[in-house]
Formats: sequence, structure tokens, C-alpha cells
Amino acid sequence: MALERTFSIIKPDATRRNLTGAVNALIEKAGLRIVAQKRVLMTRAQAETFYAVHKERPFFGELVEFMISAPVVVQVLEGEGAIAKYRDVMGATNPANAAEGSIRKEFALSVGENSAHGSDSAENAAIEIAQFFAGNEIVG
Ligand code: 3AN
Repeated sequence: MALERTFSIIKPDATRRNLTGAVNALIEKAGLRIVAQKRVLMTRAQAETFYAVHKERPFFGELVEFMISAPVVVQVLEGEGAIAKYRDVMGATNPANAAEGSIRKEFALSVGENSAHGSDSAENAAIEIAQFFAGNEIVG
């Protein structure tokens, strides 16, 4: 398997409950390395750009409001097969369906306030990383 990088967001429901370290512990336990990380309050424009693919979905407005409601922690994670691995570490979108021990099973409040984002493909990982990090901010 190839060494990959994926983009992660620890979402407002998790930062609000002081769970950044607890989420990071699950990431590191899975063998992923946090090679870039910063805490930011997203602007509305940033959130709308980030979730542009969901623009037509009924929950888009609610999703943008949620993502700008409190700080998030944006991250780049590196590891063998990091994209699929982090999707496993996060668990299913709906915490009711998330596997035992996953971030969303442990911490998510609902399908919307679900504690973590992870890229779903190599192409999207590259786009999402570039939205938040300059190359020299990522140190593997
Ligand atoms: P994932 O984050 O697991 O890739 P997507 O891409 O289907 O899931 O959805 C992106 C984000 O949109 C989710 N993480 C969640 O915060 C939000 N979302 C998805 N479905 C719903 C829904 N039915 N109601 C509210 N928010 C939703």
C-alpha cells in the first residue's frame, strides 16, 4: 500500500467539548501521523467552498452554519493507505451505524454533528489539503 496523505477536520461539536486530544489519540493509535495541524474559525466562504459538492442537498445551510459555529482543527494525516484508513477510524457518517471504537461511535452527537471529516478520495484529499495548508506547513 502507498504512503498517502488525507485531510481531516475535527468539527465544532468536538472542539466545543474539548475533545481534540481524544480524537487525536484515536488517530495516532491507528498508526496515522498528524503532519500538519491548526485550529481555525472557518469563514462562511471557506465552509461554502469546502462543502460546495453538497450545495444542492437539503442540509447544506445547516451544515455551513454548524461548521462556522465554533473553531475547527484542520489536519493533514499521513500513513499507509491513509485515506481509507482514516474513513475506518472515523466510522460511518451516521454515528448510529458507526463501528465500536471509531471516532463517530465514541463522540458524534448526530449525523450532522459528527465530530470528524476525512477526505473520500486521493483527488479530494489533494484539493482539501490545498484549501487550508501551504506546502511548507506540512512536515512529515
Ligand atoms: P462523510 O463526512 O461521512 O463523507 P457525506 O460526505 O455524505 O459524509 O456528508 C458530509 C457531511 O454532511 C457529513 N459529515 C455531515 O456533517 C453532513 N451530513 C450528511 N448527511 C446529513 C444529513 N442527513 N443531515 C445533516 N447533515 C448531514
